[in-house]
Amino acid sequence: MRTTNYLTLLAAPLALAACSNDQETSEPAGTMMTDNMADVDNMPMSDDMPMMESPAAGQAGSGEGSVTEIDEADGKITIDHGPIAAVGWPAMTMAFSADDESMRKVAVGDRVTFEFRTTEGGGGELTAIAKQ
Ligand SMILES: [Cu+2]
Repeated sequence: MRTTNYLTLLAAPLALAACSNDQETSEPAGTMMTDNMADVDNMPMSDDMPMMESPAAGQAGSGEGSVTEIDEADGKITIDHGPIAAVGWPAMTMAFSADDESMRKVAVGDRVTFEFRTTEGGGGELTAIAKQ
């Protein structure tokens, strides 16, 4: 039992690291994000996020959706958003980094439009948000 777990922990990151290097041009970004990003709340972000195929950090995009959660302590606004073609994202619910001003502008349940920059690991940082 102990040996099996140890090997699994070692092998998984190596396999993921190997396949993430040679697929950058073969598929539209986003096809591999769907499963991992669909349920942000249950996902161990520090383990899974860096392994995902994702657009390069710093890409700009905009979208619309509904605010499902605001975490003022962590500086995050979770948005159930539609597909965002500019960065190859399917529709999903995900937490965006947000500043204090952004968090004051919207409330849970609001329909919003927003702009963001992608961050490393497939996340996003809001640069603008407004209630629709
Ligand atoms: Cu998303």
